Amino acid sequence: MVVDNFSRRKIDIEMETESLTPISPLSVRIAAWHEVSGATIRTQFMDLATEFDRLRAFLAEERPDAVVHFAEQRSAPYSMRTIDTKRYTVDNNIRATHNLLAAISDTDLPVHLVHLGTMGVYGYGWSDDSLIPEGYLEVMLETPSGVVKRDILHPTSPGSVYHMTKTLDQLMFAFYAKNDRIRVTDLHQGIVWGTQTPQTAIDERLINRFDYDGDYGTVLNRFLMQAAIGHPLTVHGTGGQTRAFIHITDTVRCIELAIGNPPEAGERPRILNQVTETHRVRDLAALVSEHTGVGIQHLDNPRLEADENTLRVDNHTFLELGLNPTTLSDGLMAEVREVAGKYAFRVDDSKILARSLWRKDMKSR
Ligand code: USQ
Repeated sequence: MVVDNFSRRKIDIEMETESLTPISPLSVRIAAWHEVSGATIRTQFMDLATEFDRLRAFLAEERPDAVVHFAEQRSAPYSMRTIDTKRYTVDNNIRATHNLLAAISDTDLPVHLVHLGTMGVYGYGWSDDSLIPEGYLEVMLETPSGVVKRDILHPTSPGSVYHMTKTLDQLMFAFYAKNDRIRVTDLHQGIVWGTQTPQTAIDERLINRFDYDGDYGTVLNRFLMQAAIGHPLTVHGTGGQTRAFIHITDTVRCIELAIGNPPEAGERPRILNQVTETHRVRDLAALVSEHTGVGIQHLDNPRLEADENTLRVDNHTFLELGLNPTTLSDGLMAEVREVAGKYAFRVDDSKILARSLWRKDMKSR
């Protein structure tokens, strides 16, 4: 069952952008999946942030074992674009998450909530080699009776309004897991790259989005598209930003693994780092440039972020559960040829540069 309010499609209309890959209407995608798999996916048009009564009635009727919550505005640059997009991101994301938790609680159903969170909740200011744990940090506290150990949520340091909403989500999950015994898995995902999974590759009508514009396109996919059309690779600042990455096929596999391994009722939220490798932006640009001959352009960074950072991430849970990562070396060039190259004719050059400025003083530049 898919529940959707088509927010992402509406934002394309607002921004006058389109995915590099052609995205069929939902009914066409569902029909295509039925044709190739024999399975029927039902759909429900609903806005989680504003239709609480319908959401509660829907859960009571469907009695799902698990809900995978993707119903949040997911772009950091879009969330920083204007005062309206900041407010939309907070209103939509926070209300959608809370409505879902409240509806699960109110229906008393043993639903396992699997939420798409982000690595960005931890922040990217670090310049040491400490390992980012899976959500919880072990700290030692001095007390009158000696030193005690405590696990706390890792301190947050969001770099955008979007990332801030995901840090607030964490507190709602902690509360509802404790107070209402809701089972929650929060997936702290890195930057997704790639387009196809084995399922979407079966039929062109099933292809995933490939956003390349300055707001919704993520860095590696943008570089791949830029290489395909011969546009210099748009590195922000020094390119010393280190980020975590995961291929889209692994993302889907992780969600499957998370659903199959729920926490117990009464347990704290299970937080899993959904990442497979880390890379520096300038190293990615160099790699793509080396394979394609396209040049690199260092632009003034439109974002407020550390020029250089290190990142070491603990991702042992998914590896232990059986994730077999797709690495950049496995899939990178195939992706350039098969997707970015094939649909390069659909690129609108005017949408390539990032225009969302993080700081107020940048806006007068
Ligand atoms: N960057 C460039 N050039 C570009 C685009 C981006 O140098 O043309 C740089 C950015 O300045 C930033 C880094 O690449 O330092 C990553 O930017 P991004 O747009 O690929 O990723 P981000 O804005 O962090 O957000 C994306 C998704 C978000 C997800 C997040 C995971 O849009 O939904 O939560 O990745 S993470 O970054 O690990 O928090």
